[in-house]
Amino acid sequence: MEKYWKRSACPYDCPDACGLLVETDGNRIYRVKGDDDHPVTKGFICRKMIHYADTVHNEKRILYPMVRTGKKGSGIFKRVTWDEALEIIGDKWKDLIKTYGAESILQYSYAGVEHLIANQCGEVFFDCLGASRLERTICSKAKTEGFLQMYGQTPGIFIDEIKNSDYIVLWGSNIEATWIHGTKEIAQARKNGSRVVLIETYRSPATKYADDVILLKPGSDGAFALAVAHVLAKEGLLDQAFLKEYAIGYDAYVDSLNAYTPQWAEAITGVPAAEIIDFAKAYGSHKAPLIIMGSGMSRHTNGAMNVRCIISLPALVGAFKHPGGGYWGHIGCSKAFDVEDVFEKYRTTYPSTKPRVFNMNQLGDALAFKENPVRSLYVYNSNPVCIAPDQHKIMEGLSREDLFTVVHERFMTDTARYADVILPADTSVEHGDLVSPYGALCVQYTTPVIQPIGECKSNWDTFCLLAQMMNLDDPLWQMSNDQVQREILSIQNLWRDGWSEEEQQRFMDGKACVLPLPSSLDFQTSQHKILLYNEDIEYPMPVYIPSHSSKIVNDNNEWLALVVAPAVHTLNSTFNEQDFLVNRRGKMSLKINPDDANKRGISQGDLIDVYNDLAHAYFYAQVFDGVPEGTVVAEGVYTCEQSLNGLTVNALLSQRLTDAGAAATLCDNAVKIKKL
Ligand SMILES: Nc1nc2c(c(=O)[nH]1)N[C@H]1C(S)=C(S)[C@@H](COP(=O)(O)OP(=O)(O)OC[C@H]3O[C@@H](n4cnc5c(=O)[nH]c(N)nc54)[C@H](O)[C@@H]3O)O[C@H]1N2
Ligand SMILES: Nc1nc2c(c(=O)[nH]1)N[C@H]1C(S)=C(S)[C@@H](COP(=O)(O)OP(=O)(O)OC[C@H]3O[C@@H](n4cnc5c(=O)[nH]c(N)nc54)[C@H](O)[C@@H]3O)O[C@H]1N2
Ligand code: SF4
Ligand SMILES: [Mo]
Repeated sequence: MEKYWKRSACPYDCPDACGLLVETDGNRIYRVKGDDDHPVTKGFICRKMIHYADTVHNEKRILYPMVRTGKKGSGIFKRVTWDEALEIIGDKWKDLIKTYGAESILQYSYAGVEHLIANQCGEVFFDCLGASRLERTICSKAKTEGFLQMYGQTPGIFIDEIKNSDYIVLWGSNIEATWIHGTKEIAQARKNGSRVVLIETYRSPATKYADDVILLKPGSDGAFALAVAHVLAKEGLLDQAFLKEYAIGYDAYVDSLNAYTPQWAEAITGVPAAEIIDFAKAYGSHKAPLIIMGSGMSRHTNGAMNVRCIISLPALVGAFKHPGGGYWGHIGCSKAFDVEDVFEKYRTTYPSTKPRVFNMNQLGDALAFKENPVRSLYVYNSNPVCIAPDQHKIMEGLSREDLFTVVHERFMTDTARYADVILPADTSVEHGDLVSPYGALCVQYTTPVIQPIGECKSNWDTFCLLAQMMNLDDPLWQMSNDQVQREILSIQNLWRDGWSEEEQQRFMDGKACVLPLPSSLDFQTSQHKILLYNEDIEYPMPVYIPSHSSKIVNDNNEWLALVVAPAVHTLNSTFNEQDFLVNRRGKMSLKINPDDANKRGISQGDLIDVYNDLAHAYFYAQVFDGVPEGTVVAEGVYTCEQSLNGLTVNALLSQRLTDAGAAATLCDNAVKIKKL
């Protein structure tokens, strides 16, 4: 059959949601490349997605429904029909609802696919049922909260502006892995004379984009930023006129900075006072300094506060006045599509009482909860055994004989192995959706490239079938995916209404379109000003709060602060099906400073036991002088099968939550290490 190229978009949890051109004959996909006509992608995609055909047509894909015949966790299943699978689920759920109420059912989901309908439709389905709700906050909700408390929805700069920035700070972001389009723009800014500083816990792969690297103790960014603010004030580098016009509470905040001397911060951060002063002077003396905010510093018990301390800096120096100045890293364009309004319009079923809520970072506890226990778990768009904290406790919960687990998946993940019923999920080229990335205000509309493979079904189609089985007669569940897309697009929306007719047409043709950006000085808070003082919250001004692990590590040098970081070749637990990428990523290892390794008699490549009160997980030691003493780093999400003792780094992460946003504290744990 004849091959042709069709537009699509990357479905994964990555800031740019790249525009793709997919070569297809209508049945299979072949080559995949970046869309030249996408304002952010500009024809350039990562090495992971170039081989997307190996994911879509991978021989390990789950192609039909299955029921478990072996022990939970064994991965032994037999094939059944969709009708049989749906009947098993329907009978079980109806029985549970009758006997224990719908709250005995819990869904678990996150961002396996980021596209809007596929990502959101389960929420409304389980709400119709009255099931327990899930607080979906594993990723960067603490970072978002920090921003909301000071800047509201102010989206920061568009990627194209980076080239105008004269001083760039990469703060807790490994752009080599997580923001490749930023790397091109940063290279351009550097050519134009901009200096780039990386503020990290270790020399991450992003080091190659930086002129200077500042390494601090994990979770101490708040102290560092407050000391920088102190120096800015002391050196007369504050933009008083800007603060007067655009910030609320700057007098009180500037007064509070007195206490935060560089010497005070040196003791907390491990960064020499002179280095803090140099950084502050450089930051404050440039016109358009830009902070590119990752999420690393927010994944701590003091995460939201760390973020607030950092983002007060562009306000203090008036960075927003100049193109390229300010921040990047707080963008949400899902508001361009009123998905929830469509769900509301066409649903008729509501729960009789407000269902209870479980936090997704505490799944282990949720499955051990004694009062009206969770008796059925439905997992889609997520792989909790691999990605959530306290892995061992989750496995214990999933092993419960009285728990009925359904997993809707593309591959036999560590989570799917515990399922009673597995439903086969399709991939992003097998259905259409709406694309609203978190890295740029640039949205897209996609349609199917090929028909679903085997008996795979999209999240939407699966929930429609489950609704039928559960006798939900809302008109919503009679709609096709295509109808839902069209309904969403038919609603008038302030953002999309700003497009010209030509842009509207372009969007409907499947090409990505940039949403109209508000002026950089129109701060999206209720008073249209930056809230350096926010009277609505517990700490109205940024202050220093120590992180959890710092308290343990500082008291006893047997303990090391454990940081988890993204891997370049995989994305959370996805791409583990591509052998080429898994090989490039390498063995499950832990980066450790040479002195810390020596003290424990550990040499390069040794097998080590990494442990705390939660679990023991084995790693290969990667002795690396790019990690400061007292810190260890585990890059990437490995599968239990790839691990050395059946557990991965997530077994060492606690279920503790962040100070705001109820997010995971993935980077705020302490471990001990011994050679095996
Ligand atoms: N290749 C690849 N791409 C990805 C992902 C992936 O796993 N692989 N994950 C995707 C997802 S889900 C997300 S949310 C984004 C994440 O992307 P970003 O939000 O940009 O964040 P990361 O690159 O994860 O940043 C984490 C970095 O923060 C550092 N860090 C940890 N704690 C601290 C701290 O206390 N202070 C400072 N200064 N730094 C700290 C870590 O060492 C790590 O390098 O990327 C997405 N893209
Ligand atoms: N150690 C460690 N842990 C981490 C992180 C880390 O960097 N290190 N990162 C954290 C972060 S930032 C995040 S956001 C979370 C991510 O947590 P998740 O969102 O759970 O992570 P993914 O690995 O992206 O998993 C998604 C699963 O969804 C499946 N999937 C993909 N498309 C579809 C679909 O259309 N339908 C259905 N039903 N399933 C689909 C995929 O096959 C995959 O198994 O992990 C967190 N955990
Ligand atoms: S994983 Fe990220 S960089 Fe790669 S194609 Fe997808 S959106 Fe683009
Ligand atoms: Mo994430």
